[in-house]
Amino acid sequence: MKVAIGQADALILVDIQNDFCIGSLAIKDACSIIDVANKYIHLFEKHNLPIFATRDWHPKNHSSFKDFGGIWPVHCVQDTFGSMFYGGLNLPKSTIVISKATKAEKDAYSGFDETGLDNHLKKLKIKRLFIGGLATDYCVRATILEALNLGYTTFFLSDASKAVEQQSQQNSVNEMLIAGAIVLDLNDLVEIE
Ligand code: VGL
Ligand code: ZN
Repeated sequence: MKVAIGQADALILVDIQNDFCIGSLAIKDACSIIDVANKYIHLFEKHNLPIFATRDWHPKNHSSFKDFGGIWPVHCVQDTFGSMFYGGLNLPKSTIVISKATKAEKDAYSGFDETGLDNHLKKLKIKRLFIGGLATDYCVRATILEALNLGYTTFFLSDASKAVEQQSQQNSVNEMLIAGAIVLDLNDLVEIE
């Protein structure tokens, strides 16, 4: 399928951070999405369309960490190397950074969870979201399901996303499809003048 990008569209790159690429929660083959993520960035930048980058932004005693009762190794601690966006990702200066799961007592997988993202998008009159990143089965999934609930036309960028568990990749994609997401890859995007 072909989709023309234009006004009212925004790119949302989810949690493309060192810990998910090369650090404590490194996702298999995560680095292989960087080139294509950069191509999406280039395309949206060229058309002056907004680019959002979410980041997992935990305090060092976050409740999702094993030592504090959670299921994950320590990851994406605020202001550490692990929480920085992956160096190879060419985020422009104009990127709008959305920090999530910032409170010790609460985890948040969705980029919309107490972040102001929805308001930001509404102010910019954005209607369609192109969402990819890490990880398909956690934060990308949650962000896409919430975007659909909020009424956005939502595209899942399959070639710019990787799952923590290979097995749950397909389940997550099916769930997103049933909820109304449209699966795309870079070849599906066409530019309008
Ligand atoms: C994520 C596990 C823990 C994600 C965040 O960004 O998908 N996964 N925290
Ligand atoms: Zn996390």
